[in-house]
This record gives sequence, C-alpha cells and structure tokens, in this order.
Amino acid sequence: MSATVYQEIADYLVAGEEEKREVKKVTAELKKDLTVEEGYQIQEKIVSRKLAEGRKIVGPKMGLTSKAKMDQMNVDEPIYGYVFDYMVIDNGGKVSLSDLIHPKVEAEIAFIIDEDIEGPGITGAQVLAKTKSVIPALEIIDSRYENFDFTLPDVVADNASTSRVVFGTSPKCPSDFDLDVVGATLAINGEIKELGAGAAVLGHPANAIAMLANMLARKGEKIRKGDVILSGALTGAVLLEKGDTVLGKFDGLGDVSFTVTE
Ligand code: 0L1
Ligand code: MG
Repeated sequence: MSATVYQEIADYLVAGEEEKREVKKVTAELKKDLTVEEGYQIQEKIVSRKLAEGRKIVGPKMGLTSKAKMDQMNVDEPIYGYVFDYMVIDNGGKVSLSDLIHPKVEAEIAFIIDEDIEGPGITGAQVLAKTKSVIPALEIIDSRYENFDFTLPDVVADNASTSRVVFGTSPKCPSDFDLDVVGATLAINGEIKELGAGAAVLGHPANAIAMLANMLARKGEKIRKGDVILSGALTGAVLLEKGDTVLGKFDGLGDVSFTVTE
C-alpha cells in the first residue's frame, strides 16, 4: 500500500472519531487483506495527524494484554496505541456520551517512566527500575468500528480503540507493591461488574511495558522519560450508559472515578 492509501484510511478512522459515528472495519471494504504491519502504518498516520494538529502524546498504551482477550482474537502478541492529551479526564470528572460512540471502561495500572527504555531484550525488572511511580487508571475504549467488531489489523489501525482515560491522583512507588497481586474492582452505580489482579496482564503489568519497549524497538523507537503508559486491563471492559457512576478500587493504589453524562 502507498503512503497515500495509509493516509486515506487514517483520515477515514479519524472522521469516525471526530464525527462520533461507527465506520465499517477496514478489512470489510477498504483493504480486505490488511496486515498488522499495515495497521501500524495507518496508526502512525493518525498519530502524525494529531501531532500536526497540536495534540500531545501522554504515552503509548498496551492493549489485548490478557490471555482471555488474546485467545478471543486468536493472537499471541498484544498491541499498542497512543493516548493523547485531549483524551485525559480528571479523576472524579465527567465523560460525555455525546463525545463518544459506544464507550466501554476497563481498569488498568499506569506507569510513569523515569528514564528512556530502549529495547530489544527489556525485562519487567528493568522496567520497574526505570519507573518513577504507578497510578491506577480507568481506560475508556471506543472502537470506531461497528459493534466493536474488528480483526487484529483493524484494531491496530484504529489506535487500539483508544479514546479517554482517567488517572488516579496519588502516584505510588512501584517497589512498595507486588503489582501482580494487586487486585482491582470495577463498580458501576455501586455494583461490582468486573474484578481482576495485576497478574492478568502478562503475569505482571511491568511485563507489558517491557514488551512495549521491545515492540517499539522493531521500529527504532523507545519508551521515553515522562511517558505515562497504560499497561493493559486487569478487568473485562464494561459498556457505559448515561448516568453511570464508575468507580475503580485498586488495592493500595487508591480509587479512580468518573460519571457518564449525556
Ligand atoms: O486497551 C485495550 O486493551 C483495547 C484494545 C483493543 C481491543 C478492544 O477494543 O476491545
Ligand atoms: Mg486498555
């Protein structure tokens, strides 16, 4: 595919995001044999477009990090995308449904990076040594595709469904925790809908960040000091509805919440 076609598909996906409407998956019509590598080329065009529009990268994020999600998609490697500044909602703030398509929420642990991390060969232990702090987070994913129905190349092209994120407000030192046994509950309107532990994320959330560094290295890229990185979901994702009050409680790491408005 040419750079022009990558750009056209990137613009098609951004139009879905900006106009808050579902689009047909790329592999349904535009490019039936899209590969994962081509998906990342399209994602790069989306990232470049947003940067050119003045958006700032908060950090990369990892997705499909749980065995259940990988099995469901029949893949053996997670994916990554990028979180931008305009996607961040204050803890305790409001997520407006009219800004989104069909959002879902999932509980994650985010890493605030203290030094550049450059693969290949990075391990979870090396990530922890270069992590300044960890914070709990609620990620709001909002695939631009009809009914959240996509193949792996489609979701890579769509910036890994990234849409909004609410970060906790009290960063903690990672060495004070065994992040693999940190539990999290995700409650909506006071009812626990999902729960999980850090080990759901590739055995330990730091392993997901290590994998990210190693995947970025294939493109000559690295994790950067100051990046705030979502490591992947501890819980399943729950569809959001108007009026929902969402609360993530993370053992020792604190709470994160938001409400859903029209
Ligand atoms: O953050 C994630 O794990 C989402 C990855 C994309 C899959 C989805 O939209 O469910
Ligand atoms: Mg996620």
